[in-house]
Amino acid sequence: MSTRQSEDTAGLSRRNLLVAGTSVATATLLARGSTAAAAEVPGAAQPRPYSAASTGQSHANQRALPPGMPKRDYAPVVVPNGAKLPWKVVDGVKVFHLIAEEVEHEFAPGLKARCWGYNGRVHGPLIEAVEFDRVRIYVTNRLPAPTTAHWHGILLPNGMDGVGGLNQKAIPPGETFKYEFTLHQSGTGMYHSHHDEMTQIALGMTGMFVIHPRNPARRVDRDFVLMLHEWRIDPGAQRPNPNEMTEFNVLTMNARAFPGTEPLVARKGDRVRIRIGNLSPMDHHPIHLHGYQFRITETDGGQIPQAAQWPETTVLVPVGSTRTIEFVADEPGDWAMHCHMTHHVMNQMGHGLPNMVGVQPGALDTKVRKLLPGYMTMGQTGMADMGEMGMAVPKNSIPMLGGAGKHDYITMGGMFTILKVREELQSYSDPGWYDNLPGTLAINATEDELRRDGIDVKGPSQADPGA
Ligand SMILES: [Cu+2]
Repeated sequence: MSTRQSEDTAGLSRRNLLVAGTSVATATLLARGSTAAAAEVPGAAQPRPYSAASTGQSHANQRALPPGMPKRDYAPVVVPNGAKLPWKVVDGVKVFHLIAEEVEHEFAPGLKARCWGYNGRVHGPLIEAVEFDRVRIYVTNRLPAPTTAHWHGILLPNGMDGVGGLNQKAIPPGETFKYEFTLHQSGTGMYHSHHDEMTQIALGMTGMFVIHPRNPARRVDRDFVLMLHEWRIDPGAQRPNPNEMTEFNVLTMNARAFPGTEPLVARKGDRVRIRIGNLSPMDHHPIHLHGYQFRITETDGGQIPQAAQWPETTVLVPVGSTRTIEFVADEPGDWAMHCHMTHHVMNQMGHGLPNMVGVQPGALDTKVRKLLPGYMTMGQTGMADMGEMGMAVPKNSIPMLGGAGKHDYITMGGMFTILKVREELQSYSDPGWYDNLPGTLAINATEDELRRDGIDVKGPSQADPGA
């Protein structure tokens, strides 16, 4: 097989015959799929395997395999700053229990708010399962409002899709609904409330849903999951404001803003996968990884055929989507990974300030100090000093910028984390800062070097015409 896509399709058809024992028509269809052009979009040229149209049933085929088990059938994913939803097996079915409830959540040291989430967490714990698992998910509503659970990107019978009013009655406060379906796909999906979406998603009612393939074509060494989100939390406020439409001031990965984000740790040579979901209310996030080129290998619509994967350094994760990237961690170091929208790597206090760049305060400070002792005009050279100076901020708020780094203050906050790749690791816990090898760190140029290379630091700056 030349591509993962065709391997997966072939795997499905084999299993379909073994497991589901469905009609000859299905087998023929799947056999056709396995020989069809690798770049064919699943579901476009033909019905999806196990769908009602492919099986001739009235809804997606619900037959399952015995539950897939961690280590034996899959390598569990890693959720920085996050958690997973526990499960147990009852009569061959994986049983989960989600509890929608109010949660006190810390976004970064210094900032907490009352959010809505699941099982004591924001976002909800990740659901991890295996292709052909049968899952039963109880959803208990401990919120003061009705809610539902929608399984984003998952192929299932219509009545399990969780859109309030359309697919089901919303779950009233105090009640528990049961969702049950068979997973006939692998990849990265999500879950979220689909009732009063503007309020409930803005308050945090989202989570990730990872389905491992039953027989993976390839394994990776590190498999990370990140969920992106954005919030409006006014300094000092107790709750995010769900009515905000444009001015988000807390930007998060797995509901944490830098410096609250845990690093992603890998050993040199590890094959690394990062699955990124975005259920922000309004914004797409271009996530940029330093030091690497990666391939975008899947969306929440499924695996991308190898021939169609293109190299990137930034992956745009639109609202309501997941994107998965893969690469080999071949270069040690502390590599930044962040949203490239500059206002998304700022923290709470950094937005909506007057533009003071280039202002010469002159005697202004002395005059104002007569009225406001300690007054100092700030921002004339930008924002970079403001986090580092430890500028006083209101109670329960985080300053505009990031945190201390190895060499200096890191002037980014928000949707920012660090990929830490090391030659030697005892474990995958945070190894601390990277020690740059001699001769591989940008430092002051010496007089000798400047003289040798004919660099006149006081001379006029130069630029040749572009033609
Ligand atoms: Cu962003």
